[in-house]
Amino acid sequence: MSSPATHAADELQTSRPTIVDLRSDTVTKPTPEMRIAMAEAEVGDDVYGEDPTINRLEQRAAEIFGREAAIFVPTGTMGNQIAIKLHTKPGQEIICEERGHIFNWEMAMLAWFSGCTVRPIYSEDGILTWEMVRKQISARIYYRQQTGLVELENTHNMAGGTVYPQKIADDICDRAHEAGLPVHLDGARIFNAAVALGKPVAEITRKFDSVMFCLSKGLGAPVGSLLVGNKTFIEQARSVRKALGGGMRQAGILAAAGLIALEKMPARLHEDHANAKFLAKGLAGLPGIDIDPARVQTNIVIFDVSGTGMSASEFTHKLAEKNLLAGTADTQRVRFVTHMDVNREACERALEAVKQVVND
Ligand code: TLP
Repeated sequence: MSSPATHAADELQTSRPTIVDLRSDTVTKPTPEMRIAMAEAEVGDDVYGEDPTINRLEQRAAEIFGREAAIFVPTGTMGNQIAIKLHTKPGQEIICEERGHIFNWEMAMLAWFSGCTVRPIYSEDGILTWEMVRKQISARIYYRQQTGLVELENTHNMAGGTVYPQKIADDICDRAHEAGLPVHLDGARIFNAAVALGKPVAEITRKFDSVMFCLSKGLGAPVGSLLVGNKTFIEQARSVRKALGGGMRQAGILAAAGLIALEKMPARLHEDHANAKFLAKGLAGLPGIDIDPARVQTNIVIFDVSGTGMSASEFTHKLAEKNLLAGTADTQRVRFVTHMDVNREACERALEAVKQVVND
């Protein structure tokens, strides 16, 4: 029998308006299966390499990506920053797309922790080509700061979840290697890219020197990312992770949810992509909103609201009043991200909320 306190909580729950949260795919809650696995997880001290569940997750990640080794890290940011630290020397430049996550959202850690600067390249759809990269590699002259790393993001978050055509990514990797440069992939949403391309993650990432991917985004785990690469690189990554305070001890509790995310959740990502397309098509017909639904490839929908006379943040405040949570990509553009906790019906309600805001 439930206690009066549970009753009160239930009532509060039912009287609360249902909120549709499209701010990010990071907002998902662990599934019941994940919670059970977490409760039952076998654990040990991972700093001593003794957490069997983390060891299993790292092994599976390495297998799935066709690599020698993998390391579990608390966040995508830490995974990227470990890779940057290992690939570069202080005083070097990193070539990446101008809206890249490592450049804009990682607290300038590439400068702070690794002593590097960024040589950004703007590309409307976020996709770089070798021609663009080549022009930005510094000449090998002793009095010029040197390029240390090329970094790509797939899918590209702030360009709207865009996907690297395989040939373009392969070409950048091959040519960068010929030029003596390593290439790191921020593959926070690489499983979304794999679904969009209809190819396994191992195939689309095989030419990169290192790959970071997140369990805590579309795959629905509460916490965690992995960095994959060769054995020596991952051994060195363990020391850098420890230096950053990422030695997490009995974190097998998290890895247990991560294993379910890794094994089972990629199979449902196509639903998020279909919902994103559905949202994009619905938005395209609304006054003051500018979006080309044909450009929505995965689970991120970015649209320009300047035609409504509102800034992106004013627009998202209005949406919040209608119980729809959204993010901004810049001052003019709003970002919706679909995920496993928003179904088609929730997307229909989201469109209804947007309609009301533009019609008000
Ligand atoms: N992205 C978050 C925000 O930080 C913008 C989001 O809501 O999309 N790489 C990419 C491409 C990302 O999108 C993110 C998170 C990360 C790295 C960092 O992952 P975490 O949040 O685990 O540090």
